[in-house]
Amino acid sequence: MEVKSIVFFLFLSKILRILGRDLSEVDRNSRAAFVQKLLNRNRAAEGRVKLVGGPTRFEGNVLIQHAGRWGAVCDDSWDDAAAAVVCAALNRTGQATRGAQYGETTEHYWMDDVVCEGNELTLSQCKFSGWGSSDCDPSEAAGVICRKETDPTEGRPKSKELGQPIHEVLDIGSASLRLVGGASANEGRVELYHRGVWGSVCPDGWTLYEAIAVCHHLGLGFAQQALQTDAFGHSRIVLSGVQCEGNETNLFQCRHRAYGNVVCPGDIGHVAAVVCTQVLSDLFLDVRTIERTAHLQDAPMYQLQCAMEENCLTKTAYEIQRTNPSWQYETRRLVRFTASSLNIGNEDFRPYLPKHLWQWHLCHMHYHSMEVFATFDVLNSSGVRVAEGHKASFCLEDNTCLPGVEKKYSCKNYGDQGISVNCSDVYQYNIDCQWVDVTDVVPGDYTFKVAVNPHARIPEQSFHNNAATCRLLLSDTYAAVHSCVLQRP
Ligand SMILES: *[C@@H]1O[C@H](CO)[C@@H](O)[C@H](O)[C@H]1NC(C)=O
Ligand SMILES: *[C@@H]1O[C@H](CO)[C@@H](O)[C@H](O)[C@H]1NC(C)=O
Ligand SMILES: *[C@@H]1O[C@H](CO)[C@@H](O)[C@H](O)[C@H]1NC(C)=O
Ligand SMILES: *[C@@H]1O[C@H](CO)[C@@H](O)[C@H](O)[C@H]1NC(C)=O
Ligand SMILES: [Ca+2]
Repeated sequence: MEVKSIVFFLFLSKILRILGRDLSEVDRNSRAAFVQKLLNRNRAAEGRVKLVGGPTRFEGNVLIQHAGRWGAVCDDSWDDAAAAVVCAALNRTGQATRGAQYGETTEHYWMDDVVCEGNELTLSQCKFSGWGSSDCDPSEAAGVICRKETDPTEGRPKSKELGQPIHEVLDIGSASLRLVGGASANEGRVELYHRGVWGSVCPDGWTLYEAIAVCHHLGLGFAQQALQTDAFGHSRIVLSGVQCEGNETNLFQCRHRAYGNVVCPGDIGHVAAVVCTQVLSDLFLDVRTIERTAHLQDAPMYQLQCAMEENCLTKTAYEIQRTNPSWQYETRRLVRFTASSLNIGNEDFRPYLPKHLWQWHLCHMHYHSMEVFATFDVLNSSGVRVAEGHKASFCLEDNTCLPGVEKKYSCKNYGDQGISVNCSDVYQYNIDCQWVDVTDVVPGDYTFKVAVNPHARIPEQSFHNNAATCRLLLSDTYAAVHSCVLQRP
């Protein structure tokens, strides 16, 4: 009996031990499965889109999920082809809305300059500026109206918290930088070395400005691309929230959010990468011409109908058009000026969009190859925009060239667009849309800003010669623009 019970006891304890081990293993396995499930869910949710602020779930501002977080989409370049991609997921046809039609967004922008062909399966397959690479205002949210095909009636980031310059947390004497995983020495993921470890950089918000600092730092010339990718492999990430001005000679001069054991917003295996080059275009905005040509003009609205179609007037003009039967005889007050940019680089400046995606603009009878080529703004002394930021899309061509240089690009006849080295693209003050609508601005002293390639969508050697910040003196009868300085957009 005793022996039996001892045997039974041993047997039982063995079973319990086995069970116990099994149980803890089950526990560990299920925990791993749970974490895997979470990660998978994160991955599955990547790129998901929802519509918010609209009356139904088929209409609203577009939010897209990336790295486990919802973010908005900016309306620059946003059109019906993009709306088609969003709405196709709901088996509907789409129409694009712009200007935060369903309310200003409270989310940061994940996407900007989205250009779709219309047949992409998801929005993130479209061309865009890179996750989190946007400087749009909350009022620029993109939206869609998704309709049943049968029923046409149905209806950088500015907020980035700035940290310290990287060199304040790294002992730069012992830190260094390299590119890894590229096919040549000019490209790869960005890695920095500190205290015996090489690590990568978070991809979000990684733009040409940061890439420029890397290429300068490594003596590799200029930045042709800033990539958020896993194409060059990845490694442990040690740096997040890098933000550069684009004139640094050393990446460690840039600001950052965190160094060390950092968590990027999400885990999809992408890291920051660059492609550097020795040949690149460089637009140089001519500030003297702006000062020399700026003047006031009152124009009757019947002369501005094409301009209205291209959104070259402020909101109140469209209200007048809706509510006033004789709106054609109302006038708008415009500050007109000539803008001219010379390509001082060593390569042609080519448009953001491939030719088959150019948009035909009937009114002005030319193709737009770049939705936002220039921005014009009037700010009051508190830095508030008082004349709606005007985004100008143009066709790019060689208007005048330095002696001995032949013109190559022309907008005529679906010609190739671009700006050759040592040629200027000139927008004369007397062409349509080459103005700021100041009808609603009271006389006074203002800041006047003009920028070309303002969102740095096309790589350039430098962006510190792309924007003019000037003083604008506006009286009842005249306007003067003076004291321009060249800056970064
Ligand atoms: C869209 O239509 C397809 C085929 O008709 C169907 O399989 C799918 O479930 C529909 N999707 C939605 C979101 O309604
Ligand atoms: C870089 O440009 C910024 C303005 O964008 C300026 O404040 C800063 O002094 C410049 N830095 C260098 C190193 O030139
Ligand atoms: C600038 O414009 C904003 C918004 O209209 C206004 O609140 C602010 O007082 C203005 N600042 C100045 C100095 O006029
Ligand atoms: C452009 O002009 C500069 C200065 O005049 C000159 O040094 C350079 O060789 C020119 N480049 C081309 C491609 O014409
Ligand atoms: Ca430039």
